[in-house]
Amino acid sequence: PQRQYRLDYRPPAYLVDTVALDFDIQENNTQVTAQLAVARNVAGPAGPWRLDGRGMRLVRVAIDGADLAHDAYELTDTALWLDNLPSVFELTIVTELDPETNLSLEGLYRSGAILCTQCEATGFSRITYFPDRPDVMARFTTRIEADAARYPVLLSNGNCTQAGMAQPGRHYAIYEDPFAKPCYLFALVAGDLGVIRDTYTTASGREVALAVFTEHGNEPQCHHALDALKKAMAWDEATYDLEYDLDQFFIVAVGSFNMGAMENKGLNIFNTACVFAHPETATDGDFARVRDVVAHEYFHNYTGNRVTCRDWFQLSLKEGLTVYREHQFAIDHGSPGVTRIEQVRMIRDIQFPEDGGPRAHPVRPDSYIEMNNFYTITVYEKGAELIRMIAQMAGREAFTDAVKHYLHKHDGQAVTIEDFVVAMEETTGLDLAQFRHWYSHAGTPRVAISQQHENNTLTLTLSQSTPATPGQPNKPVFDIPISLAVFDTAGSQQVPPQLVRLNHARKKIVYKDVPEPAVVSALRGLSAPVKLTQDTTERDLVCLMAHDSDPVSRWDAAQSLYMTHLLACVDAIRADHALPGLGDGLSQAITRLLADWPADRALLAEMLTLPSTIQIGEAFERIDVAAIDGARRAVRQQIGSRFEEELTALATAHAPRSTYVFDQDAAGRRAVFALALGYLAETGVEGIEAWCRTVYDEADNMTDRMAALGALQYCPGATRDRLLGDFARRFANEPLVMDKWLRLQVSAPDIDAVAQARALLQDPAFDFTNPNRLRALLGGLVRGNAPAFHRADGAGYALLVDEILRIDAFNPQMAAALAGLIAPWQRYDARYGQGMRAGLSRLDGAELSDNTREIVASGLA
Ligand code: B3K
Ligand code: ZN
Repeated sequence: PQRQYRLDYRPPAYLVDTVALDFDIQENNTQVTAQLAVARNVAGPAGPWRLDGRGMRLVRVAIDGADLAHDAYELTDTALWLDNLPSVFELTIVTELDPETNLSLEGLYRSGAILCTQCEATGFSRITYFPDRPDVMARFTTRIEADAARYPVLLSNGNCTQAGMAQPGRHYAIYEDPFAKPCYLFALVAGDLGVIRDTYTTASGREVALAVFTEHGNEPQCHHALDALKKAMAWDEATYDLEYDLDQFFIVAVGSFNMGAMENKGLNIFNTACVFAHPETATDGDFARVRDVVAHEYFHNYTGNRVTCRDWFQLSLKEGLTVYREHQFAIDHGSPGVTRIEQVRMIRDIQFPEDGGPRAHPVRPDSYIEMNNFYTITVYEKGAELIRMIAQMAGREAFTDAVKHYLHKHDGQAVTIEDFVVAMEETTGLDLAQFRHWYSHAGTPRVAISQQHENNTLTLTLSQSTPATPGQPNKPVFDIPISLAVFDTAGSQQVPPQLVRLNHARKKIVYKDVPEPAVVSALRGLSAPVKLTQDTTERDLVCLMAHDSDPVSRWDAAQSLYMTHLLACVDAIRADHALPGLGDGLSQAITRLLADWPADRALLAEMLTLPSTIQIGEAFERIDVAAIDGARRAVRQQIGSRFEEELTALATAHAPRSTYVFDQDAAGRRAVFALALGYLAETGVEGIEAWCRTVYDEADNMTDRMAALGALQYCPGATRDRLLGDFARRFANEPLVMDKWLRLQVSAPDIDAVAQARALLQDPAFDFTNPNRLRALLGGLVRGNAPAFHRADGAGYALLVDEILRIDAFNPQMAAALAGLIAPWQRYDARYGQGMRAGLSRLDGAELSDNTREIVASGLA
C-alpha cells in the first residue's frame, strides 16, 4: 500500500474532454466500452499515463481505433500504463465486470433487484480504466442496454436523450450529462423499480422532473423524501440563489449501501435508511435524518459537483461546506435551538473523541493510505464548524455573498480549500491568515476563561492551548471566535452577546460599569469547536439555565451542572464510596424546569438529558467504562426517584393522544414523553410496565412504539419479551425496522449481549453482507451497550475481531470502520485497553485489506 501525500500533488498528465460509456448488461457479466477524447495536459508531467483500474478484466485497448498489442501497455493489479501517446487521441477501453459477486459495494454491484454504482472515492476504477482523480473532469454520455423484463428501469446522470427496444427482449437508454464532472460522480442504475414522481418549477420557471425509485412495494415510504427534496430546492434558491441545472433529479433507494447516500449528478443513490420514512416504520429522528440527508445530497449539486475538489485531501471543501448548508437548512426547518444542540452533541460526542485519539487528523489531512478511511466526522462536522466560524465572523449576509462569489468564481473547476478561504477573504474583508491553522492542525483546543470583578469592572482572562496529536507535537495559536454575554443573577443582560476573537495565547477583556455579581455566558452555541473550562459557580449555572437568552446556552449550563455531579459520582464509584446526593443547585434547577415547562418541548427533553457516557469519558485521562455507566445510571435513578411525581405528571401530560404528524411541536411532545417514561422505567416505579405496554399496543407510529420499548429495556420480564416478540413478527418484512429490533436485542443492561450478538450473527436469516444489519448489531453492541461489550473476559473484543476478519474479506470499508472502534485503546483504563490492544494485535497478525490495515496500524502506533 502506498501512502499518498498532499504536497505531492501534480496536475494530471492528460485531460479527458468527453467519455462515452456503453454498458452491455448480461447475466453474470457486464461489458463496458469506454471511449475517451483525450488531450495532453501542458501543465502536467511528461512520461507515461496512469489509468487506475482493479477488480475487472481488461478486454481491449485501442488508440484512435487501432488495438494495442499486449506488450504496448503495462497492466498491474491497480493500473494500466500507456506510453508514447499522441498529444490528442481517442482511447477505447473494453472491460468486463461481475456485479453479482462484488460485495465491496464499490463500483458496479447488486443490491437486491437493483444494479447500482458507488464511485466515490475511487469506485469508478472498478468499472473501467480511467484517471480516477477528481481534477479530471469530462462530459459523460452513457448508453445502457439490458434485459427489458429484468431491468425495466435504466438510469444514469444527466438528461435521458433516447430510449427504445434493442435485440429481442432487450432495451436501452442513453443519457447525456452536459456538465463536465469527475468520474466519482458517475452513476448507473438498472432494475425493476417502483417510483413516485413529481415536478419542481425553478425560480426562473423551468420545470424539473423529480422521482424517487425503490424496489416495488416501498413507494409509500418515499413521499417524505420527495417532499424534502422540494424543500431543499426551494431553500437553495431562497438562500443562495442556486437554481437546479438539469431537467431531471432522481433519487434511487437501495438496501445495501456502505454509507448514507451519494450525490451523483442528477442521480443520487441512497441507502434506504436515508429515504424511507413512514409513521408506522420510522421515528421522528428518522424523519429528520431523511429530510437532512436528502437536502445534503441535493446541496452538493453546487458545493461538490459544479465546484469540486482538486484532490481528495480537499474533501472538506465540499463536505464541510455542504454539512454547514445542511445544518442551516435543518435550523430553518425545525427548532433552531434543539437543532443546534444536536449538532453540538455530535461534535462533542464523536468529533472530540476522534480528535483526541490515534486517528486524529486535520480537516485537510496531509496523507492517507486509503481515502475511504477519511470520510470522517472531522472532515465533515469539524469542517462544517470551521465554515460556521467564518460565517459568524463575517456576519450572515457577507458570508452568503462570499459563498456566491466562491461558486461563481470557480464554477466548473476542481479547487482547493485554500481557493475557498481566499474567496471568503475577497468578499468578507476578513483576514483569515491565522484562521487557516484550523485546516492544517488536528486536535481540540482547550480554552480557559477566568473572571475578576472589582468596582464594577469585570475582567475576563482568556487563554488557549492545544494538546499534541499523532504526528503534530506542536500546535499553533488558533484564531478562536468566542461568543460572550454577561447577565446579572436575575437574568438581565449586562453585556449583549458579542464575538471576541481569541487569537493570542492569552487575552484580557475588560467590561466597565458591570454591577456585581455578574454571570458570564461563554462559547455560546459552541461558537468554536473547543473545550472550555470556566470558573463559573453552581449559582451562575443555575441562573444561566433558567435565564440565558439563548436556548443552546441554557442547555449547556444544564449539561455543566449535570457533569459536575456525574464526575463526583464516577469518582465515588471508583473509590468505593457512597454516591453523593443530587445537591441543592441541581435539584433546584430541575425543580424549576419541571415546574415551568419551556414551550419548546424538545428543548425540555434535551435539558433533562444527561451528558452521554462518551461525554463523561472525555473528562477523564482514561475511560472507566463500568464506573461511568454506573454513575450515569445512578444519577438517572436519583433524578427519577426525587422527581417521580413531576416526571409522572410530565409523561401524563404528553402521553400519545392524537394521530401522528411529523412537525416540530408534535415531535417535541413525543420526545419529552419518551424521556419521562425512560426515567420512570429506569427508576422502576410501580405500574411502569403496564404503562409501556399500553403505549406500545395503542401506538399508531414508530416513535411511540420505540419510546415504550426503549423504556422497557430497563424492565426485564414477560412484558418486554412479549412486546419484542410482537415487534419482530409485525415488522419481519421491514429490514430497516428489524435493525431497530437488533439494536434492542443487544442493548438491554441485564442481558448477555455478547452471546446474544453472536447468536444473531450466526442466524441464517441474518444478512451479514448488508452494512445496515452490521451497523445495527455490532454498532448497537459496541456503542449502545458499552459495559457489556467491554466485559472483563474480553469476549466482546473477540467477537468484534472475528467479525472484522470475516467482513474484511469482502467489504474492507465496513471492516475498517469497525476496527476504528477499538483503535483508541490508549484512552481506556488498562482493564479495557489491554483487551482492545490485544484485539488490534490479532488483527495485525492477519491478512488485511489496506483499509483495515491503516486503521489497525494507527491504533498500534
Ligand atoms: N459524498 C458521499 C460520501 C462518499 C463516501 C465514500 N466512501 C456522501 C456525502 O457525503 O454526501
Ligand atoms: Zn456530503
